[in-house]
Amino acid sequence: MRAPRFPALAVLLPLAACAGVQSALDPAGGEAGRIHTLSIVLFVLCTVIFVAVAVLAALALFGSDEWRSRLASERLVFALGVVFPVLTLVGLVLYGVTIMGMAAEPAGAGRDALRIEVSGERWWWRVTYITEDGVRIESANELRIPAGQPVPIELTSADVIHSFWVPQLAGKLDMIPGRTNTLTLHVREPGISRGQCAEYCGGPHALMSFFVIAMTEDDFAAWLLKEASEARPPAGEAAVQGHALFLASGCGGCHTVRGTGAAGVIGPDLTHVGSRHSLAAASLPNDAPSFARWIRDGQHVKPENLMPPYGIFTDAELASLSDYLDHLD
Ligand code: HEC
Ligand SMILES: [Cu+2]
Repeated sequence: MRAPRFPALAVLLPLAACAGVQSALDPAGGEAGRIHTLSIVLFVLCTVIFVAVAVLAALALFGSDEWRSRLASERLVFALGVVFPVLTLVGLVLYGVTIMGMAAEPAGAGRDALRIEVSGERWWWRVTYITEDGVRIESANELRIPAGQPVPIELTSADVIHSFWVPQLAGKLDMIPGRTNTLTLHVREPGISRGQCAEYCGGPHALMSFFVIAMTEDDFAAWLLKEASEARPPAGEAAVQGHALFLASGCGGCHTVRGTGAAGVIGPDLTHVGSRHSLAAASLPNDAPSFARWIRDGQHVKPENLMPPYGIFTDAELASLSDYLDHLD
């Protein structure tokens, strides 16, 4: 391989990955901001100490006799070898504990109004919004929250241990069957972040991602109202056909589309699937061709996922099914 002509460029290039929807180096608020500050402090301090140690080591090896005897003094060895590390490490621990302990803001009024549960499933995310009146509104593979306020998320798992990680928003938290862990997300501004399962859970674990969409409070309220509604009835010939195919092909055994006979609970709720940001836990974009691809080639897109592949449909049938699903917004 030829040596890169612009070594600086080669070094800088990876830094381009520091920004973006799934970067802990580009925090969008709350806990991730504190983790970021702590990392920078640790990194700068360690760099300073590393350089100092390297300089002292060079002096001890190559310095004048005067420097070498100075460095060999017992007092200096005690000061730099015992006192200094103890003080810095204790200081850093106290700082780290304090900054990470600056808990999410105290529970405010209205915090109990809406509860949000996220359950890890192999290999997708079941997201349930529970209103004040106990009405459960189910969605999947996408978490919508109001920006500008702390939002507690109750995490659990339906099968194995998963881990909920949105690097831009907070640290990782395990999702454990039979247990609920609560993570508070506090996004400053409306925007999109990407999350990823961070605990190997078998098969297509790496394709178990999701998006967190922070919205203004009004937008969120309007969205939730719509999310609570039943699916829009199929409009147009293709969608009507797609709807009939959906019901006749057993899709409803695993999927719910509220307002139709489909009431399965094994797979993601599809009532408003067309309005989501992605398909199959951020494995595919959300558009009609992707629906067709998922139904026919899901096992290629996401090997070993728990939805059986459907090779039975003709292209025309696939197109009408996709049209139907795409319009479930
Ligand atoms: C045996 C249960 C089962 C059946 C039957 C089934 N699915 Fe699925 N489906 C799943 C599971 C499980 C997933 C989640 C896969 C993943 O992402 O790992 C899924 C995912 C999907 C998704 C993506 C949902 C999302 O949130 O992004 C769509 C769309 C879908 N299925 C459509 C269909 C259609 C159409 C049919 C009928 C032709 C069907 N499914 C039949 C279990 C099933
Ligand atoms: Cu996983």
